[in-house]
Amino acid sequence: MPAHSPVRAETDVRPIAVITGASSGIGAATARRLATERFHVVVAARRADRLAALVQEIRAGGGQATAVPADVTSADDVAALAAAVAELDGDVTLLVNNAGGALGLDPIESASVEDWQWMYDVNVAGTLRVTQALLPALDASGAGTVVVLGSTAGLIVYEGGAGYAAAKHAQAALAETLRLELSGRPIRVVEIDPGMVRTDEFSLKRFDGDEQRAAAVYAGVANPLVAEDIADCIAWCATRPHHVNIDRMIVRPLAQAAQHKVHRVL
Ligand code: 8X3
Repeated sequence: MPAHSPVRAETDVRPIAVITGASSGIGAATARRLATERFHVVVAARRADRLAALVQEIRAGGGQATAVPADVTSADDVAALAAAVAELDGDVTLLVNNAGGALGLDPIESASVEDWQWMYDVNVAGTLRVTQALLPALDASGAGTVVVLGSTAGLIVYEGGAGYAAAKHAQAALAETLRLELSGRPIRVVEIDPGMVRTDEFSLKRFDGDEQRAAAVYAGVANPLVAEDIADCIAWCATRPHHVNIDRMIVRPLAQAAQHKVHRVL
């Protein structure tokens, strides 16, 4: 080998970051970003085909990535996720609880109980299941971080949003309580609360595939946040020196001064 050839380490053991809901939107953008920050990213979501494509893309760019198809509402899937992570080389230093979502924008008077139950299960119990499953590994790393992807709906309510806001308020309660309970142990708890983020799926899912209603959410808004903006916030929080705990980060686009104060040019 010529003297000037780059020498690749025999083993390149990187810290492991587990990202849920990683098949699209904020989760996928976060995986891409964290891979550039030298994390081995474990991407978890239900859609195996999308995860496989993401892993291929990250590896092609020189990153380390592993796909583990998993539904955070399934205890068995979450146990299998933790077992798959335990097989990998490297310390598990970061968990990004990103899986979540909203269903419907109906007033309480006519809201679907099933929609509320789904939102609680995926946003709150999903975060609980995955966090419980990975806490031992995060603890053992000696420098763990749990990120909880909340929402500005976890700080305030709005008409039609009670089911989603209730779930996001509950996630905030989980994050805050976890930080108290982990006091003295080497695990940070970071809550990130985005406002208006335009992703391919969030509003489409909320409105059951109704493209017009989904597009109306962002109508006339100059620059809603995009998934990469939130990935940037997550990466920044996760790469601070470990004694620096960003408790809560509230992030809105410039055009959204407050939940109900959105500047639109129509
Ligand atoms: C998304 C923010 O305003 O749709 O988490 O509730 S909002």
